[in-house]
Amino acid sequence: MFLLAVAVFFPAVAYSQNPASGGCPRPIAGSEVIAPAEITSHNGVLQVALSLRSSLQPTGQLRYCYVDESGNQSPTLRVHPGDLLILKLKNELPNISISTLSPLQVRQNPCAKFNMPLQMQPSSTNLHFHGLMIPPTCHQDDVLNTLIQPQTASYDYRVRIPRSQPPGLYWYHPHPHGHSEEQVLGGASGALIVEGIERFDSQLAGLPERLLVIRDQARPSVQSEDDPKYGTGLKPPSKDLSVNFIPVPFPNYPPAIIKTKPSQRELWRVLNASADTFLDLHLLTNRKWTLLGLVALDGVPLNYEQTGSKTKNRSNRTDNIVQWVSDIPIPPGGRAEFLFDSPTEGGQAQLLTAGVDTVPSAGEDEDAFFAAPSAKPSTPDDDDYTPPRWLLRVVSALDAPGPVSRLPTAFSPAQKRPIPALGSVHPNRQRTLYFSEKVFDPKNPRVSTVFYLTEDGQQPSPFNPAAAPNITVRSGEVEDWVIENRSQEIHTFHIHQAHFLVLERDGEPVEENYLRDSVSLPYWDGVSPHYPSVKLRIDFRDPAIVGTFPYHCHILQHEDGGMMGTIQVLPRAARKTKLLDNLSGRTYQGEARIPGARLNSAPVEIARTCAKPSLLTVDGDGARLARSSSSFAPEVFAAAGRF
Ligand SMILES: [Cu+2]
Repeated sequence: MFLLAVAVFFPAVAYSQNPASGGCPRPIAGSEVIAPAEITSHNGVLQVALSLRSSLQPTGQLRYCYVDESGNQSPTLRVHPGDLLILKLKNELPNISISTLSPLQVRQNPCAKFNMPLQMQPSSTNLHFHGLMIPPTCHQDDVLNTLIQPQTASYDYRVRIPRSQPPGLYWYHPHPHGHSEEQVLGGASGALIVEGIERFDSQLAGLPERLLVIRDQARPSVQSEDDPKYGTGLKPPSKDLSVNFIPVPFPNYPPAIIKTKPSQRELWRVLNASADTFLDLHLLTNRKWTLLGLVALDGVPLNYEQTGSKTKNRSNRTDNIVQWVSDIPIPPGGRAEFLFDSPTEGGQAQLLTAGVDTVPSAGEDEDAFFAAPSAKPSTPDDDDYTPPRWLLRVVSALDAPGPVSRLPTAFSPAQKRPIPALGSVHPNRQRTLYFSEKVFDPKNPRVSTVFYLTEDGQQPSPFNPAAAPNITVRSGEVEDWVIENRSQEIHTFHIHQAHFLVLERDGEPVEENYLRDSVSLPYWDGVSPHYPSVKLRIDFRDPAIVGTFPYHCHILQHEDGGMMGTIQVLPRAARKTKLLDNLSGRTYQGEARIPGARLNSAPVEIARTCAKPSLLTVDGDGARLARSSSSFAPEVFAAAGRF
């Protein structure tokens, strides 16, 4: 491990650009951390209008930002399960076309079936609600066909947060294939919190909470790498990092500052909104390594899968969610929520990220790395070099400001999930997919590497928006996917619209009984007979998730470079409509009528069916069950005379 010298100073919050100027102003390095503005739902509805803007800095970086009507950048959206989110997105990016299409050929209908890759302009955009279990359809969470062109009318997203959405930290970001990296790297991202995490562990109730959005950003093109203040002695990172937009730049990595009350337990919600950069969070408290109390990953409480069996008696703390860990790796796109115990008065803590090996040549031995920086010219360029660096310095003081928000103290414990735990379900089938890369020009790997994510047995090809889905499953199914990394570079598997369990790593079972939406695979060393692998159990049982959506590497440079495929979830197989008259014992199939059946009371209580109420009608002559539609499979159990 490493230590960095840190100067003690508290610059006032200052912006490197006037917020009124209409660009994407950002705080200066070393500022005190400020929580993003929060927009909460009212009466079950959260309405927000965001504009996506960009501005070019004198240092050569292109910034992107979501700005709300009050001028806040990247507001945090706070919703409850069941809420309706209405987000109006205006694309205010400059209309720069790289294609030869005329303006008329660039489609104006954001939901049109997408057939022409050239229509994806650098200034096209869309939104992905990362981790939400919402349908992959236009105006909800479709990134394959939705393209909002610059300077067109606002586009409405209308999203119903599922009642079964696990409570925790999610996020929104653009996902236009080929241009996702640039927009996210520029800062286009924001957090979305689904309320209710305290329902999964009573010890979370009432805790102060702190949201930290870590982003990466292009390094200034004009900065000299032989800066006399050369901090760590390590070579420059491929990207700088920021904390709630406060940059922590090479070479000295001045940490962002948090002032907090002494000896206070807080819930920290950390989003790695980096386009390409991995985090591996460590905490030093008064110069000693300190454990972090992990409570949720990727928005899902760690005990979500076991919920119900341990929540009957809250007083005995058997609902303990917390896993105390020495570090928390977070891939690009991942989230971690953990307990942080602030130092005693006058004490300090430092949050830092350790170095992450992204390719074999950037091994643990930094000397060897510097001695032979291009030892493997045939492997991809290490353009994700990720050295260790500071992120935050926490100072405890009695006069520190109170938290922006606290978790509720009153809550109802989480209810048992109505479906079997994913780990207990027998999978319908197993597949193998693999990450691979091809370098077409070994002398210029950075611009000639094509990235693939392929089902074993298929021909590797980079993502093609016009191609048919690569994989087809049926709603209601569960699949085991073995993901292999056959490339000499780290990758992060992410699938939209679904969560998964990690069952095995490198063929060995792992005890990870929690759900994720992203998982990292280390690089292949080029010689081992077995590729690094994970075995995932992926859940396609959610009846709302029908349609086509992507799975991809969440290093967005790789995704833009082709490392993405699509999966189509077909509607549930139509089962025969069944109506059981449990007075006569007779079963009716298909369209049926039970003479004489009537209801004792209104409104109709159909507690034991999964039929749409409209399929079951009751009148003076009895009950009638309509034939089910192909996309819906009712199974109705009813008693004549007393449903
Ligand atoms: Cu990748």
